[in-house]
Amino acid sequence: MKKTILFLMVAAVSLAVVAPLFATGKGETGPVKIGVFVPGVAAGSPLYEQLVSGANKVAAENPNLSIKVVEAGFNQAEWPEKMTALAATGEYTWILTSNPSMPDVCKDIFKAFPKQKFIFMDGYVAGNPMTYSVMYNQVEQGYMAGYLAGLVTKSTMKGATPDLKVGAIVAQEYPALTKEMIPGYTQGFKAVDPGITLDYRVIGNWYDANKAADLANSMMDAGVDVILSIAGGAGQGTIKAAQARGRYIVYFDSNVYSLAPGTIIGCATLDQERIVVETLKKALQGKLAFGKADVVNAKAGYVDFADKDPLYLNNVAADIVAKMADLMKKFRGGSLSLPVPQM
Ligand code: RBF
Repeated sequence: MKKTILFLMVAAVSLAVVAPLFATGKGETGPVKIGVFVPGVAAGSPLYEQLVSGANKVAAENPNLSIKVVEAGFNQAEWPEKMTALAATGEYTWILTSNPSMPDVCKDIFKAFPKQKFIFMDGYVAGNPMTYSVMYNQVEQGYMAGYLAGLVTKSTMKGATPDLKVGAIVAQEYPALTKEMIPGYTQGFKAVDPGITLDYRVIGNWYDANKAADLANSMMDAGVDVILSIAGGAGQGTIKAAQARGRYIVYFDSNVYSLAPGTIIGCATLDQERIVVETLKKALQGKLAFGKADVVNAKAGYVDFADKDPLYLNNVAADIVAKMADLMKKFRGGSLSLPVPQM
């Protein structure tokens, strides 16, 4: 009798300890490690900074969760090997990364490590049970930047030249840039005035700030007064050059007005930090839909324009602020939405 009671007690205690592990059959209850693969260098790259800060936020709230950040550097030829090394450890519940080229960079790795799960931010891959991805509507993001650039180049703001010329300095060309961002930007400034033209230059990498500054100076010599920068750390050169000559920058991805107040006059943002937090929370609860590819837009709030910052409101002409407010009301309310082309 005593033995039976003892047995029952032991069984009950074991069940109480073990049961939660199987309680729902899903969700993560043990220790979880996330490998955060930064394809480049986080500092100065707005979306990578948000990737890391989002992951760190979730880790701070979950004692079971640990994060390992791997910066893969600027040599893109090395990325597949570095990603392979990360997956080969078998240590990471999820590998989290960000940029539109990463699904392709990982395609052989999917075959070599079929148990590894990947979360791609700012990328698109559908129908693979090993992956979840989310991409942004960057036609809308480009349009916001372009509309502002168009209004500013036509304005009597101090740095505006008589020429109806806007610029874009980009690090490198890839489909999300050439099919979404630049067409969106162009649509935006053409909506202000179809006579506005674009001076478009490619640096060739994401780090050469001196080359970016040279390009910016030659554009400004030709009358360009507003430049869109999509160049990670190299964009510092574009900003400095514009600042020295009292011209303007429109920026992508994060609110960075404070880097150069009065020079950076518009930031078309992506809320990558928020979506990283939401995605990892879902993954921890076992609710992330692997196999799925989400696309998020301005109406959903992930693509936006930083128009509440005093460094925007105090440095941009009031009539331009008012016109941007009208535009953003339409985007946020969903009465204006722009289609994303097939990549
Ligand atoms: N963005 C950065 O800010 N820094 C980078 O080093 C960087 N490297 C990239 C490399 C490749 C191959 C691609 C396709 C994109 C890269 N991006 C980088 C761009 C980033 O993912 C995003 O497209 C832009 O920031 C615009 O939202």
